Amino acid sequence: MEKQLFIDGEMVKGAGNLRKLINPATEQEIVTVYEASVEQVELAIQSARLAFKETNWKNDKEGRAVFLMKLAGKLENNLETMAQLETENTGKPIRESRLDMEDSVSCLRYYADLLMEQFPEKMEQWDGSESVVKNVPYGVTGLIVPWNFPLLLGIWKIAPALAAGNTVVFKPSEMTPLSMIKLAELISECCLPKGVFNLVLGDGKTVGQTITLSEDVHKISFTGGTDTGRVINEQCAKTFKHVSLELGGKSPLIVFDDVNIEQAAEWAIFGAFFNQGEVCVASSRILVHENIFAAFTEKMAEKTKKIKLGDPFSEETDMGPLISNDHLKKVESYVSKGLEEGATLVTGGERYGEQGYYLTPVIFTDVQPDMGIVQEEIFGPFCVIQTFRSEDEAVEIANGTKYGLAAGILSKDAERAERVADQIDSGIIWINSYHTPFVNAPWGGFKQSGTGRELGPHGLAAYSQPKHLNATAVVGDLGWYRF
Ligand code: TXE
Repeated sequence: MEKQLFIDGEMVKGAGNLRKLINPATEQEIVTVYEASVEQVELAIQSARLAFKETNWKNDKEGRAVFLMKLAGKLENNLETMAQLETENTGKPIRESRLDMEDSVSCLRYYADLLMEQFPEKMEQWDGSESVVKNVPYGVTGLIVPWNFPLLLGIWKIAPALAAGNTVVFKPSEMTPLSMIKLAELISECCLPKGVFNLVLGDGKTVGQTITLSEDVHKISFTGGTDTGRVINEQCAKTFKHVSLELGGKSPLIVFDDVNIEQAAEWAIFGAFFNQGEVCVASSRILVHENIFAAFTEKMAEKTKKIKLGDPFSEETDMGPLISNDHLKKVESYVSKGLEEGATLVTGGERYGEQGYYLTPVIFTDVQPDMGIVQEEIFGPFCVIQTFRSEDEAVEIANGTKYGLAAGILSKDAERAERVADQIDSGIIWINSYHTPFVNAPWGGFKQSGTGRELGPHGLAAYSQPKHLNATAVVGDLGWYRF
């Protein structure tokens, strides 16, 4: 399978860099990827520009909804193949890859339905004229995603961008393009006007920057690290592109002393370690009321030691390897850093198995608010447990980083939970649960966790801009003006 790019309606072979993809569980090569040359990226952008200008895509609301439904059906029919590709490429447990695929199907269907409910807003004005506000697409959108949820995060952007009538140039992470290549093959069977969707593969510096710097791309939606988001934001400012950024986090899970400790420890483990902790909203800081700190920590450590690492294709596996050797070393370096900073390593931080980039899940206690392991996004199976004595202190600690993506609150007292939630600076807060993205509700961050929102009606609005038409009835031959 050498034809891995999708440009101008065709699967084509990349003329750029050659990259060997590695299975992170076995460290064996999976396949060689032929990435796009800069010329091919420019071709993709021009194809998307012409498709926006010259086809009826932007006006054909029904056609767009039919396409999204068709793609959802194809994805559903290929769910197991797609899940297996995702697991081979990322190392995430197969059960979790299947969930990603199911969520992707739902997202496509959701935006197909939502699109059909959109109508221009009409207003009678004080001077007797009528205003109509239409939400119109931007044109060419550049969509760039990371490696932790390669297909799902892609669909979170592709579905609303296309629903709104834009055309797309999509770039997955250079480490995890496999599921997106398969999606492009499915799209190629859907009779989409050529140029409406383009897939280019490659790294950020060549392929990514060609998209973010292009004058013919009008909107960028990016998910990834905060440092990369900053660079992209600066690049986009040069041509005043509209930008949505879903960036890093250091999300707190606040555990009050009225909880069932057993259940709270389960939520904390799920929050911190789901998908190897390689999740933007991972609850990497667990804030526990001092009355239950000892019992909670003991319970969480006991359960953490039972997390089953291993073959991600096994149905029994809870946690797979990290995405790459470099990333494993980065996460490991934070174990050393935590120890140097004087924190206590309760469990984890060891390599696991003969092969694969596995790390046993890490819990630190005795941390100070200014420590690197408390402030920086580590993006692996790594969490710190902190204590608090009062609601106010919990809120202060929760808000004490530059991030503001997500938070969780565990308490039987619903009023208190909502009171605390109201004071936390983050875009998503789960009370007595964690992690679930709801396709119809916004997802995104405060502070340095990003700008803009994905999912729900906000996610659709991110891909269109309002256009105000004000019309006055013609009176006589010349019309009637107030100026
Ligand atoms: O992500 P990047 P990386 C965090 C996490 C991780 C760190 C680095 O802490 O350790 O970021 O991971 C493309 N113009 N997150 O390097 O750099 C790149 O090719 C255009 C958190 O993998 O953010 C890839 O497709 N594109 C995060 C995508 O950006 C550029 C998820 C993401 O890469 C570019 C992943 C450029 N100049 C990592 N530079 C989350 N919070 O969800 C890079 N890219």
